[in-house]
Amino acid sequence: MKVFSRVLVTGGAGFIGSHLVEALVASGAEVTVLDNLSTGHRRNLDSVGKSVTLVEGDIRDRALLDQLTRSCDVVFHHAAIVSVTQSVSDPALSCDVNDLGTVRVLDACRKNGVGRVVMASSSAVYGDGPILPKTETMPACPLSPYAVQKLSGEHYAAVFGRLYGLETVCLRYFNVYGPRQTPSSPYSGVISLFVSNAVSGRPPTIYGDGSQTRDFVHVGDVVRANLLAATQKAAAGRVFNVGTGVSTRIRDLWDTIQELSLTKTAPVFAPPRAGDIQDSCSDISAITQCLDFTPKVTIHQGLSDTLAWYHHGNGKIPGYRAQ
Ligand code: UD2
Repeated sequence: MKVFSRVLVTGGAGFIGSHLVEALVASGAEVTVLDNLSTGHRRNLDSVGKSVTLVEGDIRDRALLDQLTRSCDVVFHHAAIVSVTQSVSDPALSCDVNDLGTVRVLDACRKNGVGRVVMASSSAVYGDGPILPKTETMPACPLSPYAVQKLSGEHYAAVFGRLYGLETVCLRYFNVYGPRQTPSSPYSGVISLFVSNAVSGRPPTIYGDGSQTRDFVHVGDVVRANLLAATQKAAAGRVFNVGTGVSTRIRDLWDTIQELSLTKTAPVFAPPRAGDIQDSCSDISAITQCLDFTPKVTIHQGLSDTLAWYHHGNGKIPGYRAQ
């Protein structure tokens, strides 16, 4: 069944965006991707080939956005500088892309009468408060320029709804993992780093004692959350957590990866990473009640799937560096 006619995915050549693009193409949508390929890659769209129009460009380019959002049903906004570290070292640049870029996307959508905008936000907006699980009604406490920018994107989305009637949905992603997430820096997702370590037989680094926990959500579940957010009437104007509601200890994560990859390597322990939070876990009752979303991929299944991707030679892709 064709659900959408025309959609635009900003950041569609990235890790999460490219999985979303695949699902949209499979649903019969006409998909355009806007990506400046700063962290995204053409190869992420190999599986969809010519069924997608990839426009290499920037979300700050007003004229380009105006052209690409014309006659779109839905815009999925995933383009961003996603590195917290980079936002700390160059807050002005990440503000330019994440804040101004988001406002320009929203503005083009309102001018062109786009039906709905689904925006990628982050659990980073919660900061490191001790209360768990995190619910959307808790006060936000951003601790990095990146988190401030994600929160301000949510506020802009709400204001565009109130002022101009633009329908938006913001999704606060917890720790997303899966195929195509590359361990290109020590700040890449811990699962991408650990899986590449296991595949290459190198010891991983565990910061602190490994007792810290995270809510790891598989990219396939994140894609389903996006599709529900785009199609369910009740989602309009809302902000939802996207996680699993289950948290995993970092030390246990390494043990599970070893079990699944039939390897045995002792980790190297290093001092806790500056600014790390101890625990994170989502409350997903809002998205479950409103959109009937339940995560389907268990951490075991998701890790197997991610390991399989690395085993199939994907560790050799450009930009990949085993830690
Ligand atoms: C996640 C997001 C980040 C921001 C932040 C908000 C990812 C990749 N990053 O950071 O963008 O939203 O949440 O709180 O989703 N670790 C190790 N060894 C390693 C790498 C990591 O022990 O080689 C630990 C690390 O110290 C941390 C945990 O694993 O306790 C998760 O680290 P991460 O960088 O994958 O994600 P996180 O939660 O710091």
